[in-house]
Amino acid sequence: MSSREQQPLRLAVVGHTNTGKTSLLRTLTRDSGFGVVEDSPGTTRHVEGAHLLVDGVVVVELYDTPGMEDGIALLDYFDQLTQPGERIDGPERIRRFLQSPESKKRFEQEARVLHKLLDCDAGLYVVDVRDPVLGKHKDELAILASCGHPILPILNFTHSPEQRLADWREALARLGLHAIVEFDTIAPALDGEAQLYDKLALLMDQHAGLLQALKNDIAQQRDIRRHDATRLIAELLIDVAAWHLPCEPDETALEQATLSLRRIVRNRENLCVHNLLKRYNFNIRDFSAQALPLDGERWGMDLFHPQALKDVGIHVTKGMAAGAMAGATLDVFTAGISLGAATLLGAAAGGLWQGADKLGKRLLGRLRGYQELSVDDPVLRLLAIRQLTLLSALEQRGHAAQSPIQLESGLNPDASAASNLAVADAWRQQALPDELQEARSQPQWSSFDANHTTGPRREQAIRSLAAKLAPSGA
Ligand SMILES: Nc1nc2c(ncn2[C@@H]2O[C@H](COP(=O)(O)OP(=O)(O)OP(=O)(O)O)[C@@H](O)[C@H]2O)c(=O)[nH]1
Ligand SMILES: [Mg+2]
Repeated sequence: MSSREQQPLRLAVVGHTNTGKTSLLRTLTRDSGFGVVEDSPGTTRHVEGAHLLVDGVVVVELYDTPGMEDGIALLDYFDQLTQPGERIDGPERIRRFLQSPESKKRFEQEARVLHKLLDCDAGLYVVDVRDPVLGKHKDELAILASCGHPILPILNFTHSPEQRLADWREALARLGLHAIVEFDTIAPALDGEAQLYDKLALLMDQHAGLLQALKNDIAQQRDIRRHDATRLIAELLIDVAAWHLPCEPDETALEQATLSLRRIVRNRENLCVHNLLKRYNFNIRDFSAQALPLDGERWGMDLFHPQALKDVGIHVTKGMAAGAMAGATLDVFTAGISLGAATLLGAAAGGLWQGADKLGKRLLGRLRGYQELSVDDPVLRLLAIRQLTLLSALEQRGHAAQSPIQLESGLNPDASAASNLAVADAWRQQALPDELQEARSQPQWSSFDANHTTGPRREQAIRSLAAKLAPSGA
């Protein structure tokens, strides 16, 4: 990075109170713990800084500032600070204000903002586009612009039906602000940050190299996160597909085994949810009002509830709908196989699979006559679709979002959101991927298996399954 030697770019996030300044910082830093966000004016009282890093080096310093409240009164006060006929430029007027007594009293908040902006390279002016454009906004903008640094307006709340985008664009243009970015901090566009840094680079071409490096890093990190996430999902699916739970051939034992199979698979799904949230820097609080394990209605509906499968459009067979055994397949093996057949099976196993020893033992067990439970295909499909839906929601979620992740729309096959999930669609209808078919005959691939092993075949299966899980175009 050629800009390594450069000083970090210093940006002040400024604007009217309660417009989403702290929220913007949370989203840009991917830190939902930054500052305090509340739906009331005057939440941020002091300047607070955060860093953006590339390869461990600080490239941008971001400063959150208190909201401006009374731009009109402040501009009037500015006028009192100059003698009649006296001409001083913007930054000089700001400096004079910062030395005035009122900057420590009535306009204390505003003084903090202007002090920081003066000290920075540029300002990000956050606008709540639901607000009508009023005199107070124009006056505060005029004051901020007079600091002598580039100001980039960030239009927030653009998804709101009450947005007044056209009014704001016109008002900003009249103030000479033509480079503008639409950026919703709760649900930013996937390329939202790239657009923001591109616009900023237009305003400050001496920092273009640094901003380009930041943009590249953001794209790269996004790819790595997605790669890690699809791997987490692939591991979940292999674990569950490969698993075979031995059980005694009587009804009570079978029921007990089914219950324990369900419990273990549910816990495994929860582990995946936790890991995905963590990888995307979200918290379990972001996930759902419901506590894990998932056993409520809708998204949280139990994995083994036939309605949960129907909800995502997975075909449910009669067997699946049957209560006690729902979600599990019973393989019954009797001792009726001739010794010749057993030898043949053993030979085939030795030829086809590595680890024939373990498999041989399993076959022998089968020949003595026992039963095994495994997880049904529709449950695997549901697991894949649920995790992919969660992944898609995490990718679109800003770290300023406060309401729990909503997955319903993604789970409804008719909803438009589902069209973005072509990969999930495939999981509804098409044959299960080869990797899972293979896993079915490799019980030791499952981390639940007593003889669990992690060999190169398993690793290869996880990798190629993860690649199939990646959203198209990724
Ligand atoms: N729907 C939606 N809500 C948002 C968005 N950005 C911020 N909010 C909400 O707006 C309110 C104010 O957000 P803050 O980030 O605290 O605003 P602020 O500008 O830092 O406020 P002060 O520090 O008081 O000046 C909070 O309730 C946020 O959750 C957005 O893009 N969309
Ligand atoms: Mg704030």
